[in-house]
Amino acid sequence: MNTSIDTLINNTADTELKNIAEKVKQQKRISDEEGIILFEKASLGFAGALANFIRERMHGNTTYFNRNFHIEPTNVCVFSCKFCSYSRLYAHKEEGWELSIDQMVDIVKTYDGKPITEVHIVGGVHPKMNMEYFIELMQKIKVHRPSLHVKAFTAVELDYMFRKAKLTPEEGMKRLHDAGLDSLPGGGAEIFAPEIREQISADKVDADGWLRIHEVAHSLGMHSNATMLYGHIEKYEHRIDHMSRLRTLQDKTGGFNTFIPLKFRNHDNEMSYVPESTITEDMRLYAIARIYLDNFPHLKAYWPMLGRENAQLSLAFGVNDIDGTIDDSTKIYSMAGSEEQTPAMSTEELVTLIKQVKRRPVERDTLYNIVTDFSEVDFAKPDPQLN
Ligand code: V47
Ligand code: SF4
Repeated sequence: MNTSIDTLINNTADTELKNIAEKVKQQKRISDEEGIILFEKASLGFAGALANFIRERMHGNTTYFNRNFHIEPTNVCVFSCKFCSYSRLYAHKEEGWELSIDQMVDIVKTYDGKPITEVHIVGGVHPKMNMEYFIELMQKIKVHRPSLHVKAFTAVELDYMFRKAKLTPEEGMKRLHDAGLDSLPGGGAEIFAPEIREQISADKVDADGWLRIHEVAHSLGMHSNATMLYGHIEKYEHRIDHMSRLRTLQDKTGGFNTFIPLKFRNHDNEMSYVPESTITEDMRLYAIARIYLDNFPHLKAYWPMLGRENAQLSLAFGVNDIDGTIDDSTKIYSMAGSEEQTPAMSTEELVTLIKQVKRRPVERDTLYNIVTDFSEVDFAKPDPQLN
C-alpha cells in the first residue's frame, strides 16, 4: 500500500479525478479527455500531489542541472512571430546582431579549461546564414573542443535551412550530424494546433514539419527536447492537443529527453496586451504535463524564464530538471520581460537552490549521464574545478 497516493484517492470525492488518480497509481496512461478534466477541475494541491508522486517514482529526489552556455548567432529573423520580443526584421537589421563564425568560435574558446559540457546554439532565422555556414561552425567547434556537446537549431531554423539548400530533412540532418551537431533543442514548437499557430506564428514551419524534423533526428540516433509556449491565447484543449502529438511521436521513436513548458512573457512584443499566466496556473501546468506525458523521462523548468524562486517551487510540481548555469549568454527572455535580466548562476548557486527545497542536486550531461552528484559536496571547502 502506498500511503500518499491511497490517501489522495480516498479523499477525492469527484469520480473523474478519483479515476485519474487510480490510473496514476497503476501506472496507466490518462486519455486526452482526462487531461482536459485535470485542467478544468484539478486543484493545485491535487495535481501537484499526483505529479510529485510520479516524479518521485521516476527520479526520487534527484534534480538535474548542467553546465552550459548559449550562443545566439543572430536576432535577425525572416519570420514575425507575434509573441517574439527578440527578433529584428531583416529590413531593420541595424537593430540586430550577426556573429561571424570566428566570433562564435571565440565565444567557445572563452570556456577553455572550464568544466562546461554543453553549448546551446539558437537564434533568429537569418536569410544569409545557411547550411554551409553552420556546417563550418559545427566543424570548427568540434576541432577546438571535440567533447563539447553541441545542442543546436530549432526545427524552425532547420526547416528553413534545409528548404533553402533544397535538401530533404533526412539529407540535411545527416550533413549537420556528420559535421558535429549532437542533439536538438526543443524550441519553435509553440502551440501546434493550426487555429492558434496561424494567429501567433503564421509563417514558420507547421506542426507536421516540426515533428518530422525531430523524427528524422531521432532516426539518426540523436536526442531532442520539446517545448510548449503557453499562457497566451491557447485553450486547455490546445495544450492537450500539443502534448498528445508529442506523446504519439515519443511512442514511435523514444528520442525525446525533456519536455519544457515555456511561459509566455508579454514585454515588448505584439502580444503585450495579453496578460501573463499566474504562478498557480504555471505550477498546475507543470503538474498536468508530468501526469499526461508518461513517456517523457524529464520535465524541465527553465529558470531564466520563470525566475529562481518559481523554479524552486516547480520541483514540488513534477519538475526534475532546472537547465543549467547559462552564464548570462541568452537574451531571449530578458528581452521578453523576465525578471532574470542577466541570467547566470554559478554551480554553487544552482546546487544551493536545489538543496534549499530538500532535493538532491545532480549535474548531468545533455543525455542525462551523471557528471557529479552534489548531494554531499561541501562548498565551504573550495575546489577550483567546481566553479
Ligand atoms: O521557440 C520566444 C520562446 C523559444 C517568447 O531545448 C518565448 O533545452 C516566452 O526553445 N515568451 C526558444 N517564450 C527557447 C527554447 C529553449 C529554451 C531553453 C531550453 C531549451 C532546450 C529550449 O523561446 C522559442 C519560443 O517558444 N519564446 N519569445 C516570449 N515572449
Ligand atoms: Fe524568429 Fe524565433 Fe522570434 Fe519566431 S520566435 S520571430 S522564428 S526568432
